[in-house]
Amino acid sequence: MSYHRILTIQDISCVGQCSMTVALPILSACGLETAILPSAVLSTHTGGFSGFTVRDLAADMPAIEAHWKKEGIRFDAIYTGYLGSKEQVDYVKSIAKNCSTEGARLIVDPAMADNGKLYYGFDEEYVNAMKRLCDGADVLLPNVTEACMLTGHPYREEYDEAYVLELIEKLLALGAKRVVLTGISYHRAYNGVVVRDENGTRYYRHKRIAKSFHGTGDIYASAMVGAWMRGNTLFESAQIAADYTVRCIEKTLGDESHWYGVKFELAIPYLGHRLGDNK
Ligand code: PXL
Repeated sequence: MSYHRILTIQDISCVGQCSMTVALPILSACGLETAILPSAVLSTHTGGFSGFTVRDLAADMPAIEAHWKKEGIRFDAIYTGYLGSKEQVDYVKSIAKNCSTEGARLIVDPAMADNGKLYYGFDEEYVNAMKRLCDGADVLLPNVTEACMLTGHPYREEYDEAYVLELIEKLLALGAKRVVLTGISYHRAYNGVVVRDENGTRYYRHKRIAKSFHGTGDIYASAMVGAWMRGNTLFESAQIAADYTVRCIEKTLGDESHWYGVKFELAIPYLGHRLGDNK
């Protein structure tokens, strides 16, 4: 059985079920040795809470990289999410260059926007810095809003397949080798994901849940990366992650007090079942 070491670089939102607090348990549940590099520490995520604290950890990154280099520490994959500031892009690129095993995979989730809007605290300069991280990514994993911001493609809420295919071409032109584009819906009843890799372009659709929840992009990305690192194809991984994310949302629906995230822990047994024990 394969056993790989992955590094995930994203923030710690202490409360709110997103970024590192979902990535670490999900990647571990997928059977990966998971190392972390926190990009920032926030008291909560920025989506719906007010008055949160933010500490950017960019300044710690060069010394952490130097220590890992000295120890000869290497990762089989690096998966990046929400970075605290644009300065981090160069540090992250340097870590990916110096702390990767031969053939290691770089997965970039440009977590910075949703529903047509940038998250709190981000601006055009951050978007431009993120474009540089996309260049060379083995998999780029944006939602439609992020994809449009990265490429200058006009953002639309309703679109057809031609619009999505053009968007994917523009993402590949940034230098990404493969693209997994999330939140693609051609019909009100369905949501889905488009995967573009060496096997072509494929769409996986699943039922659409009308309510949107915070942190589901991070849950999706973590499960997809975990399934891929376990030896599934990218398309299989995209399907497993989509089905798992839908389960997480279903476990949360109906509890109005749980507005800030989803109860992803309750669906971890389902994820384990889907991954099986044979890869
Ligand atoms: O889920 C993306 C995310 C990650 N980290 C922080 C966020 C958000 C989305 O708003 O605020 C701090």
